[in-house]
Amino acid sequence: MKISSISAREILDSRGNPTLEVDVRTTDGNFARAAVPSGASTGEFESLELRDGGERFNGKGVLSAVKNIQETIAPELIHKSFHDPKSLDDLLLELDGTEDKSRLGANTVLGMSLAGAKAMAADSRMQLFDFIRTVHGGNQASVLPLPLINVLNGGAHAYKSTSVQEFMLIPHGAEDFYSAIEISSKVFRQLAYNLRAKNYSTAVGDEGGFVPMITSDTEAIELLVEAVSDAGYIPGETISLGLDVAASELFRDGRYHLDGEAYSTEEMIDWLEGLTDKYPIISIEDGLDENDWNGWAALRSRLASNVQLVGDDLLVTNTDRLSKGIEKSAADSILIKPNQIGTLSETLEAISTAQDAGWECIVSHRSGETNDTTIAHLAVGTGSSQIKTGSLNRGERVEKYNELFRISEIIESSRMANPFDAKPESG
Ligand code: 2PG
Ligand code: MG
Repeated sequence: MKISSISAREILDSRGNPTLEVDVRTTDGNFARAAVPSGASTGEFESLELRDGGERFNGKGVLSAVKNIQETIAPELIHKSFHDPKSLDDLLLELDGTEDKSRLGANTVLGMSLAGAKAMAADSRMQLFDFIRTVHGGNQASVLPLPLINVLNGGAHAYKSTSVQEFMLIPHGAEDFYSAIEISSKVFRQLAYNLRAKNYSTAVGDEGGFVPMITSDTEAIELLVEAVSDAGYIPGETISLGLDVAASELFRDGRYHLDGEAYSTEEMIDWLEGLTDKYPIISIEDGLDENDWNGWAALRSRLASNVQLVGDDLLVTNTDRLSKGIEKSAADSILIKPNQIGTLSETLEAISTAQDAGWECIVSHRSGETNDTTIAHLAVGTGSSQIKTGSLNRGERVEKYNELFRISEIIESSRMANPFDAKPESG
């Protein structure tokens, strides 16, 4: 692939904040575009997201990222040939020259990395998921990821809400991807109905889940269990639940502050274990703080046999932190967010490392999104078992599910990964 032109611009994300969009044209006449998402509950160890500061857009402008593409990156890339994403990404890493992409910005680097990879796929006459699969070294048959569907929003994604950030439906008992979406949609509608019957608001948060203005985490879980049964499914069989506690957001002065309590690590583990004993919760993301490595290992030894433990802020799609996590047996799954690290190649490296260790990969959106659907392709192309891309409403969330429908048509299969029912029974 030889690049003939690169352009970049500031667009708005789903929260109305500026973000970067990059266009690439190739000498073969192909065109590719990528847009960069942005988090709210960002991990301390994520690569740096470059923002302009100052008064414009409350400091959140990305004109400096646009300038970095135009003045620093484009002159180095135009008229050069790239055979794979790694060759392009290595050049970007060299131009940035820092550990955390603080010179050019991880958003700048990611926009270029993804637009470049899409241009390579286009020049190879391949769908992006297929191109990623080739690069990732897989020749496995394509499987669609099991969706983790965030239907109640709290924490940093919703005002006046629960301490826990995300309450998710996990339709692992569905027979395929289409049915997983259909039954979850039925539960989502049932949830809306039940909330209205209780006089709660059905306004939605950043990821499209409802924000009924309740503050009790257990009440939120009970609302979901009730909606699953009222919709005609058995909680824990067809649909189970997942949480993203985003505990780093709750951790201050050595304690976890939630539901009016201040828990030690030990008490937090007890609280989480109590929830999994009482409710059909099969996945917990960021149950503890991003620096609480020993707590994570203790949590895993307490819960691992029947609950997936997912590192997001803990691992930040960073292969070094992931390797430490694997060595310490701190979790068994990793959330994969390309903008936490900055390039497609580094993202693929983290996925390979996790898969080689037998960990699950959950490809994820950010709370600030665009209509870019790269993560749908990334999930399928890498054979990741799960995708987390929000609720079954808000255009930027459903666009990822819609892209998976389109991919399903191309691969002529709607077979869905099911890491849960393959796991040993608890006990
Ligand atoms: C998370 C994400 C996505 P944010 O914590 O997992 O749901 O949130 O993008 O705000 O970091
Ligand atoms: Mg998270």
